[in-house]
Amino acid sequence: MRRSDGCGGYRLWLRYDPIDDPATRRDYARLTRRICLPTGSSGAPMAARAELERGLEGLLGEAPRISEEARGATLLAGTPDSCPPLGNAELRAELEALGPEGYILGRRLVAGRRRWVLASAGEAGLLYGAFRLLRMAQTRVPTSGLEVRDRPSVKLRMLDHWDNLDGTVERGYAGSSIWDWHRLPGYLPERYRDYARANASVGINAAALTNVNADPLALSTEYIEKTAALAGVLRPYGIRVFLTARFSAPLDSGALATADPRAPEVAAWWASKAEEIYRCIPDFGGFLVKANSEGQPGPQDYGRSHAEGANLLAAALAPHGGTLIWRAFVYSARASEDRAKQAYEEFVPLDGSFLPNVLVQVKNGPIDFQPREPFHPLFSAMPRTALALEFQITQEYLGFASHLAYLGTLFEEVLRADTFRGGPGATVAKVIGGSQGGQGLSCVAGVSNVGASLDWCGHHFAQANWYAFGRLAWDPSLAAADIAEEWARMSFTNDDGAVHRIVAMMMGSREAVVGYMTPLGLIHIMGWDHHYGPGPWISEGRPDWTSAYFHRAAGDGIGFERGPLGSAAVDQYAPPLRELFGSADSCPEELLLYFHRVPWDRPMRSGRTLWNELCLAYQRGVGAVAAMRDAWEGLAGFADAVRFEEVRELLAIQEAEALWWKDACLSYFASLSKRPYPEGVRAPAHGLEYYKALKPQYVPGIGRTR
Ligand code: BDP
Repeated sequence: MRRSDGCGGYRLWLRYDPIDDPATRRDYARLTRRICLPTGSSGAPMAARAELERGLEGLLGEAPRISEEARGATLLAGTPDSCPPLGNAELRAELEALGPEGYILGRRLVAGRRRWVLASAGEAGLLYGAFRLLRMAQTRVPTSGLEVRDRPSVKLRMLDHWDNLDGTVERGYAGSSIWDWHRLPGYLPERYRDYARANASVGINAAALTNVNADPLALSTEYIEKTAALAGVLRPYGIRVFLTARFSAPLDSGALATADPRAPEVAAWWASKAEEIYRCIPDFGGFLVKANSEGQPGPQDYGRSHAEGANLLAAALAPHGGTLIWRAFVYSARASEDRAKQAYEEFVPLDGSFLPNVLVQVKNGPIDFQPREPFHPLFSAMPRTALALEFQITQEYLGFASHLAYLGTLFEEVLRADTFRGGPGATVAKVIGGSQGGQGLSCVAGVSNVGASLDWCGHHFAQANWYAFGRLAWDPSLAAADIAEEWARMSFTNDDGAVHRIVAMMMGSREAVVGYMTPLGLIHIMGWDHHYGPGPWISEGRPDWTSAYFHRAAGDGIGFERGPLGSAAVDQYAPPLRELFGSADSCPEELLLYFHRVPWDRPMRSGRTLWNELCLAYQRGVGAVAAMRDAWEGLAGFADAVRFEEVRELLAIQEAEALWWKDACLSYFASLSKRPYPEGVRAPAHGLEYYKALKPQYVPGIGRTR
C-alpha cells in the first residue's frame, strides 16, 4: 500500500508543512507573532489574512495573532490608507512608486521606531506581499537583513484556459475543465478559491476562462451570470476574468444577419453586449479573440482587416476600461509558401492602426509552441502596437502530461532573446514590457495546463510550469534555475542535496524532450491531429499541417530553407539576426534545420556529419530521460510515497515514449538518408512500417467545439 500525504499533489506549492529547522522557525515566529492587518471588508486584505493564518499555522505549528491593533505588533501589514502608521509621507511615496501591485517587506522607520512592515500602495500588493513572506518561510530564507521591494514588470499576467463549455479542454491533459459550467452560478466549490490562491501566489492577475476556438454561448446572458459568479470568487485574489469572443457572435446568436465590422448594427450589438457584461462584472477584463485562423470566423470574411476587427470589439470595451486581446496566430485557409511568414505579413502593415486598448497577442515562436523555435519576428517589427506574448504551459507538443519537461528554461530562452528592435538589448521581455513603445499595456499569457485532476496539472512536475509561468510573467528577468529551486523547496523538500538534484533534473528536461522529439531545429513532426507521438512520415492532407512540409527530408538532405535562397523568412528578423540566421554557417545549430535545408553529410561543429549528429541527438535525448529516472530513484524519501511513485511511473512512460520517438524518427529519416547509424546510437527495435502502423486511440486533449 502506498502511503499517501492525503492530498495527492492537490496542495501544489502551497503545502505549508512545518519548518523543521528550529532557528528558521524561531525567526519567522518572532517576525509574525503579532500581525497588524486591517482587513476592512474588502477582498484582498481578507484573502491575505486568511493565507497568512493558514500558511503560518502550517509552517510554525501555531496560528498567528492577526488583528487591527498596531501597538505591540511585530509586523505592520497594510496600505497607507488602511494602516495609519504606514501613512507617513516617506513610506507613502516609496509605496506609490511601486504601484498598487508592488510591495515592501522589510524594516522601516514608523513613528520614530524601526519596525517590520509588509506594505503596499494597493490591496493586491498586500496580498502578493503576504504570499512572498510565506514563500520565504517555505524556502527557509533567513529573516535577518530581510529587505524586499518588488513590483511586477508586466501589467496583465494571464492564464488562457482552452476550456469548452461542455467541460472538455482543448489540449488539456489534466482531466476535464475545472469550470463546472453546468452547475454555475449556484455551485462554487472550494477548488475555485484554491485555484485563485495558486495564481495569486505567483502574481497571475487575469484569466481567460474559455477556449479561443470560442463558443458564442459564452456571451449569452445565462453564461454571463455564470462568469460573474466565477469572477466573484477570483476577485479577492486580484484576478480579473476575460472571455473569448467568437467574431461571428452577433450572427450566431441569431440577433443579426451579419458580423461585418463596418455594419453599424454590429458595432451596436458589441457595445450593448459589453454593457451587459459590465453591469454584471464591473471589473471584467475584456475579450480574447482568435479570428481568421484555423477556420475561425473573422473580419476577413467581410474583406476587412484584423485591425478593423480588433477595433470593433475594442471600441465596445473602451468605455468600461476593458482590454481587447487579438491573437496574431493566423494563417490562411490555403497553405502558403511558408507558414512561418504569415503572421508577420498580415500584421506588420497594421502597426499603429489598433486602438489604444488593444493588445496583439503573439505566440512565442512563428509556428506553434514547438519544443524549440526561434522567437517570433513580430516582436521586432511592431513598435507602435502593444504586443502580448503567448506561451503554452500545457504540453501539447512536449509529451502531454506524461513527460517531465520543465518549461522555465523555454520561457527564459524566449524572454531573453534579443530582437535587436532598434538596436541590441531589445529583448523580448523588454518589448512586451512596454518599455519600448506600445500603448502602456503589457501582457504575458500562458495557455493553462490546469484541469480537474487531483494534482491539477496531470503530472506533479507540470505544476512547476504553472508556477514558473507566473513567476516569469511577474518578473521576466528571473532565472529559470532559481524558480525551479523555489518550487522544489516548496513542493518537495528543503534538503539542499535533494533540491540540487531535483533542480538538475528539471533544468535538463526540456532539452531532453527537444533531443528525442525535434533536435537541431526540426519542428512539427508529431502525430496527426491529436499530436501524440511521432509522425515524421505524415505527408497527406493540408500541406502546412503535415510533417513533410516542415522537415522537407529527402535523399539529398533535410530542413526548411528560410534563408535568402529559400522562403527568405530570415528577412523578417532585424539585422544582425537576419544575417546570423540567414547563413547555414553562422546559424546556431540548435535552429539549423528550422532555417536551412542541408545535406545529410554536412559537417557540423563537432566534426561529425549532420546525419550522425542528428542520430546522436535523438540518442542523447533518450539517455537524458534514463538519467532522470535514475536521479529520481535516488530521491525516494524526499517526496511522500504517492507523489514519488506517480512520478516514477510517469518517468518510465516517458522513457518508453522517448525511445518510441527516437526509433520512429530515425527509422523514417534513415529510409531517406540511406546512411547507417553511427556508433553510440542503438538501431530502432522495429522497422519503419511498425511505427507507421501505431495508431493511438482516444488520445486526450481534442476537446469539442462547435
Ligand atoms: C494549436 C492547437 C490548437 C489551437 C491552436 C491555437 O493545436 O488546438 O486551437 O494552436 O493556438 O497549437 O489557436
